[in-house]
Amino acid sequence: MTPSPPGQPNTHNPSLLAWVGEMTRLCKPDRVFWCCGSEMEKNILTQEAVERGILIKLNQEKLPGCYYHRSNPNDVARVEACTYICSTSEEDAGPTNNWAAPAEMYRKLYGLCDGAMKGRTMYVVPYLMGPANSPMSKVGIELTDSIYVVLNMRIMTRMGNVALEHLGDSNDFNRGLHCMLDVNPERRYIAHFPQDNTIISVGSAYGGNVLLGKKCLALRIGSCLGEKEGWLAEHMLILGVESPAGEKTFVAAAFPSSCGKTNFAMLIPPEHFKGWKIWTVGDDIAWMRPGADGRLYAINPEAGYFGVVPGTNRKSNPNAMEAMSRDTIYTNVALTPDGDVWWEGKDGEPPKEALDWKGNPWTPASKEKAAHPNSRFTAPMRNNPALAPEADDPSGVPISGIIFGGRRASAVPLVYQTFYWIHGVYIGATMGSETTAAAAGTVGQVRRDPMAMLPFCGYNMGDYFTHWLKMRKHIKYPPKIFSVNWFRKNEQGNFMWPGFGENMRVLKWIVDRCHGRIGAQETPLGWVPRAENFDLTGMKNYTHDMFEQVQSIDMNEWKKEVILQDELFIKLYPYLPKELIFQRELLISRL
Ligand code: OXD
Ligand code: MN
Repeated sequence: MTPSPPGQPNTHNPSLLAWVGEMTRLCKPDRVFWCCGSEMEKNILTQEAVERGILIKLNQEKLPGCYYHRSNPNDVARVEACTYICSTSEEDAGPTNNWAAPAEMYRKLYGLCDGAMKGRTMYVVPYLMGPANSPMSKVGIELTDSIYVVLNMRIMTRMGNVALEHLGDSNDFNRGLHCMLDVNPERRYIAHFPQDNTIISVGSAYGGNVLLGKKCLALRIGSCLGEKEGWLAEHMLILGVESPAGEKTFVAAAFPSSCGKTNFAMLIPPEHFKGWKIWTVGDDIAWMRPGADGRLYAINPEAGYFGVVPGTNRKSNPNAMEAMSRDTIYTNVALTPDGDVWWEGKDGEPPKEALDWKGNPWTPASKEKAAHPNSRFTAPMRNNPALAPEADDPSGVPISGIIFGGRRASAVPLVYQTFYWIHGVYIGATMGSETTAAAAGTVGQVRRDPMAMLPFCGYNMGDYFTHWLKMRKHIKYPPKIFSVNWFRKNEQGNFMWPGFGENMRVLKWIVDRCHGRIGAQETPLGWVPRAENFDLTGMKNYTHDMFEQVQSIDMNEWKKEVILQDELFIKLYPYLPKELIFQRELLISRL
C-alpha cells in the first residue's frame, strides 16, 4: 500500500468510506483524521496531545518515550452499570447483562452524538485484532474524538494500514463510535449491538470503556461472533512453559480483572527451576478455535498491555517493569518533581513529595493514595523481554491446559484438576471472586464471575455455557481444565501461599498433568497433587504441612459454597444446560 499524506484515507473500501461519511455528518467534526499507524503520525499526535495538556512528557532519560495522563476523577474504571448489550431480544442478552432495545439505544446515542464533535477532530482508527494474515484476526474501525484513545489504540492493537490491508474491500468490520461528550457519568453509555457488529461508547475516556478493541470487540462482540462461528473469545492470558529440554506447553488462564493475569503471564521461575522459562503470548484475552489437528489453538488479539500499576515492582513482575520502562502511557499514577512516576508498591522509598493522580500535592504522610488503585500502564507487548515469538504466529498456539482462578480468601484450594471437560465447564461456570477496583463499585465482595466473563459475555450466559459444552465435540484433544486460587488466607488473615514466581510450582504440576506424566489423588473436588509430585524444594520456611493446609478441603465450607453458587444458577435457571445441573448434583453427592 503506498502511503498517503498524514490524516488522509488510505482506502477505497466503499462500505468503510460510506460509514465514516455517515458518522461525520452525524458528529460534525471540524476535521477528520485517518490514522495510518506510522511513526511520524505518532510523533505528530503525541506533540499535539502534549501541547493541549492531555499528556505530560515524562523524564526522557529515565523513561524514554513515556507520557503521563490524568483522567477525569469521575472516570477511572469500567462501569458495568452503564454497559449495555442491545441484542434484538432481551433474552439474547440474558439476565446478567443490561439490555436496551437496539432502536431505542441508537436513537438515544445518535441524539447525544449529533454535533458532538463540533470544534474537534474525528480520528478514524483502523485496527486489527490478532496477527496479520491470521484467519482468526478481525478488523475494527474506531471513530473517536480522543487523541488519548488514538495513542493507546496504537499500542494496544495493530493499528493503521495493516488493518486496512487485511480488510481490503470487505464490509466485514466492527463499527465503533466513541464520543467523549463532557465526560459526564450521567451521560455515559457503552452500548453493543451484536447483530450489527457495532459499538457506541459515549461520556467516558477510561480504557476499558473506550479502547473499543479490548473489552467491547475482543470480548463482548467477540463472544457473540464466537458462538455464531464456532470459537471462543475469553478473558484469559496465554503463556508458554518451556522446560530445560526445550519442550513448550501452552496454557490459557481466566482470572477476573485485577487478579494477577499480567503477573502470571510474565512469571519468572524461582531459582530452583533452572532452565525453565515462561513465555507471554497474551495477558488478558484469548481467541481460541479448534485446529485441523484436533487441538484447540489460541491467539492473543491484542498487541499491548493495559495493566494495573499499583503493586507492580521488580519482585512482583520484573518483565512488566521492563515493558513499561519505555514508550508507555501512564494513567492516574503519581507524578514526581523530576518527571518520574510513582505508585503504591513500587520499588524503593516513596518520593518526599509528588502530585497524586488527581494533581494534588502529596507526601508520604498524606491519607489519600498517591496513585489510583486502578491506575494503568499502556505498554507495547514488544517491550516484554518474555514475549513469546508465537505471539505473531497467524496459526496461534496449541492449548494443553485451561486454568480458572478467582480471588478467594477461603474454601478454594491452591490447585486441583477437574475430572473432564464438562466438569471443567461447571467449575468455570461457578467461579466466584472478590470484586476489585477495575470496575466501579464496592471492592472485596465475593460475586459469581463465570469464567471471569461476567462483565464481558455479550450474550445470554446460559447459552454461553452451552456453547462451551458444544465446543467439546469439535476438539478431539481437549485441553485439561484446572482450578487455582493464589489468595487463600488462614485464620490470622495471612496468605497461605506466597504466589508470584512460586506459582511456577503449580504450573509445573499442571504441565505434567497435561502431558499425563504423573498421577494424582482423587478428592470430591477433582484431582490434587500427591506430595511426591509437588516440588517445594528451595522454598524457605514453607513446609509440607503448610502445603496440606492450602490444599485442604473443608466439607462444611464446600456445602456452603454450593449453596452460594445458587445465586447465579437461580438467575440463569431457564437457560442453564442440564449438564451443569447434573454436575452440581454429582458434586453434592461426592461431598
Ligand atoms: C482490564 C479489565 O482492564 O479486566 O483488563 O478490567
Ligand atoms: Mn481484563
